[in-house]
Amino acid sequence: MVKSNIDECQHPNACGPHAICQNVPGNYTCVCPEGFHGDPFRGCVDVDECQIQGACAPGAHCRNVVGGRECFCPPGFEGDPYTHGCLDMDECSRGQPCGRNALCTNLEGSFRCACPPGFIGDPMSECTDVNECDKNPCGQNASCKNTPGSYVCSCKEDYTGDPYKGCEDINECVALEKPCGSHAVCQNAAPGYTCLCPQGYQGSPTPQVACEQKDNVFVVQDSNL
Ligand SMILES: [Ca+2]
Ligand SMILES: [Ca+2]
Ligand SMILES: [Ca+2]
Repeated sequence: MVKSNIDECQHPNACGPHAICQNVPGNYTCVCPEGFHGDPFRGCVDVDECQIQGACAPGAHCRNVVGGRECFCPPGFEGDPYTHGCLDMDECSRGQPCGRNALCTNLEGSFRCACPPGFIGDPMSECTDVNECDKNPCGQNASCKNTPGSYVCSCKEDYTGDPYKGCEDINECVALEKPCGSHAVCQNAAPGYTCLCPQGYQGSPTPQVACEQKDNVFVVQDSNL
């Protein structure tokens, strides 16, 4: 009598769901494959590997799937989620994640964009310079010049002082040495100054250079006309 070896594994219900059927001489056996546990004859059940500590590398997230698990780095992190783990991604060091003129700050798991001081707008698209001069931020008698991120005040010509608080007229008659040359009288003005020749004197060639005594003969002739 020849006992033939029947392959019980040909029978579709020889093992439970997910189990592997192994034919052996005169018999067969069922085993649960890796990633499954339970009774292989009744059915293997997926192991939730995510419940096991260290299923994924540090910083990685775990997702249970039938027969295994998937590890992945959460948004803002990068690395190998299965071996070395996930580390913060420095978004600021690659490309330009922020808008024009914006400042990028790397954060753990993310990054931040901000407009620098003196700029306004949406840091994700574009920061534009504030024209501070529109609000007349300078002191009296000072002029304002807008600059990227700031502004500059300067005293108008012939004025002196702190242009951010206010500028005063320079009294050239005191500040300068002999601004009106010889014989002339200096008269301060705001701005500037004038030089006047005293009575009986005339500018030679202008009062700023010198005043000379008038020719008396010429004056007599003039009045005789
Ligand atoms: Ca699983
Ligand atoms: Ca980051
Ligand atoms: Ca500005």
